[in-house]
Amino acid sequence: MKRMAIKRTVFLVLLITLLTLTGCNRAQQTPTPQAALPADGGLPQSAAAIAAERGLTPDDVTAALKTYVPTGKYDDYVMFASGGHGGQILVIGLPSMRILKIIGVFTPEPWQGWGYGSIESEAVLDGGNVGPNKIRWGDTHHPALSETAAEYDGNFLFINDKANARVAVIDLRDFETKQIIKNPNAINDHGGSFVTPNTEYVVEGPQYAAPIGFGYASIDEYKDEYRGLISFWKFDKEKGRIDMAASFQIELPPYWQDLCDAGKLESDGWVFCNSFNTEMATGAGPDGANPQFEAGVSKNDMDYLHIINWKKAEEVYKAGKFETINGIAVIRMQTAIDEGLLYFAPEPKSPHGVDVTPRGDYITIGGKLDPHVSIYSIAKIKAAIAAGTTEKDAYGVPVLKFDDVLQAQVELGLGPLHTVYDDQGYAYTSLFLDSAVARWSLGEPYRTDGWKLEGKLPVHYNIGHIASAEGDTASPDGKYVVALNKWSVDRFVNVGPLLPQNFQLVDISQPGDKMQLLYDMAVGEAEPHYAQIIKADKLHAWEVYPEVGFNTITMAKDENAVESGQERVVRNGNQVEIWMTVVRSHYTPDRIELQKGDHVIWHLTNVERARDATHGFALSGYNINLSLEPGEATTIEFDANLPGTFTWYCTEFCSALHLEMLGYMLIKP
Ligand code: CUK
Ligand code: CUA
Repeated sequence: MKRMAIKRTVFLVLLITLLTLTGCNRAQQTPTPQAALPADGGLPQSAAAIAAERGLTPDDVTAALKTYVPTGKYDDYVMFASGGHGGQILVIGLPSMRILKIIGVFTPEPWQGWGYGSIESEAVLDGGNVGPNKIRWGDTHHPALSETAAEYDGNFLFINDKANARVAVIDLRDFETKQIIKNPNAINDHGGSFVTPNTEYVVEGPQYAAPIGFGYASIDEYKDEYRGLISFWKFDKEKGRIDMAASFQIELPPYWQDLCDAGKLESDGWVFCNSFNTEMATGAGPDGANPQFEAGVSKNDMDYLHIINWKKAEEVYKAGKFETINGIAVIRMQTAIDEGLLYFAPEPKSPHGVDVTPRGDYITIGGKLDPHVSIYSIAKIKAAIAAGTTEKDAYGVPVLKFDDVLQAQVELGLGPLHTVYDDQGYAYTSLFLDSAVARWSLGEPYRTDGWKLEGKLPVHYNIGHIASAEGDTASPDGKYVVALNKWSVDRFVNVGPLLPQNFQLVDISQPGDKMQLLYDMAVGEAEPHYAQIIKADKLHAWEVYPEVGFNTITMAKDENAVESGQERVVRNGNQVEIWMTVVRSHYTPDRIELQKGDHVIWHLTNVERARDATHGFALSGYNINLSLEPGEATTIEFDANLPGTFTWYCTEFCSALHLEMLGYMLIKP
């Protein structure tokens, strides 16, 4: 009797294992496919009844239809949004506005096992440490997709950390962070990340001036000791890494450089950065003798648009005309002036956004305290540089005349910040104070009726950045813009005093003043800044890692990858090394016996090949949590400093016997 029962249990376990391994548990009854509706309408009567019952307007209904993506169908676009001071990147499908993934970047992220013990992720995060301080968060601002010939190529993604002057590299084969670099000469940044048109460089512009290398200098010596600094991080596409040894920086005056954008096509070879605090204000100070920063940095009517010739700077760097500071080549400001790398043009008033048009012919500047956007012409800039200028700033940087380089100004409303473009020759500027998106037309060669406001769409509320489909490329798609609003106020159910942000999807496919608000997406995760939107079919992510035992940092087979049957535990003095396999629904071995004080090196390999067969590894008491995706190998290392009875278990519901997927770690006192 007892034997029969055991036999039956064994049979059942085998059956369940077989079913889960072959994916049979997913086979469901397929519903009879329904025919799509005819183009001339013919909506089912029930649809009208539902709309009436829910009090939906005709606009609501079209908005719902435009954003609905049925099960089994995919979104057309993928938006990579900064996760703000959450230190992450949000991956969002458009038009559904569904969150597809949250990528751990500067901040540990337990779902992906990012920064919870795997030596690979810890090493990447440690790359961003500042001196003796472990930094485990970041303030992400501007994601930048890698480009080939000024088009997104879908290979890599970069993002900066404003709080600590760092840049991260994400590989879009597996949507994981591969590298974090700490800028050794700056302590905060802002005008990054942006890429040059072939991802030759990842650009990281500065923000609040500090001495180069952020050593101490009295703020009384601000004008002499404090500096701005723009970095050109060389990107090695083969290795998928920033090569700091082939990178350079350019010293700038201690104005607070803000956003930057790289030129393309007609302006290829140039980078443009806004600045504020050309007043060089240093705050009220302890005795309150001077204006506070807010007022002190907003006195001037004009600040300086920085116009930087990076191709020439690259030549100057290759010619060795730099100083090495903290291991990085720095082109000194005087060299930059002498070699013609740096020019200024006046820009009104408290500028913020700087955005190059698709053909690279114009640069749009938004001034927070000016109701206009100012549009500069690269042809005029080049002509003005060629003609020469006698005007100079306090540091000797040549200043081009405003009227010589300005193409047009368009009055839009209050608080223009950032501008994006579409395929119809329209530009879209976020109006922070108006809480609106302004659509305006570009002039020749985009439109014959250009340089005028077309219409405004209210958004909710206090819009910061705006993103458009394929917006930073030479050929934007039009179709959608997304308003990244800072305040949501009354748009969602109250969840307490800390409110979500509001991403609003807007249909821009109709001309003139017709823009339709389609969708409100609450973002309950810090304050995103910029986002980029790529056509989904440009992404070619892996479904599973290409081979079993894959190391996600070296992107090759790990030397400690474990094959089934090769599992083992080797003790050498007080060092214990474990080679473990992970598969539905067990760990081999499933019991580890240690002594207090042992040093443990534990290699784990998920030997699965089935899509989505991810296993977790949650080890109690030791702050360790892993995500082992199909094929992935990883290693953890720790000291068994706390004796006792511990368990590890799988955190992904991977099979019918998922709860049985566990092991014991026994540590003798
Ligand atoms: S900044 Cu946030 S709204 Cu960092 Cu690009 Cu303008
Ligand atoms: Cu593996 Cu649950």
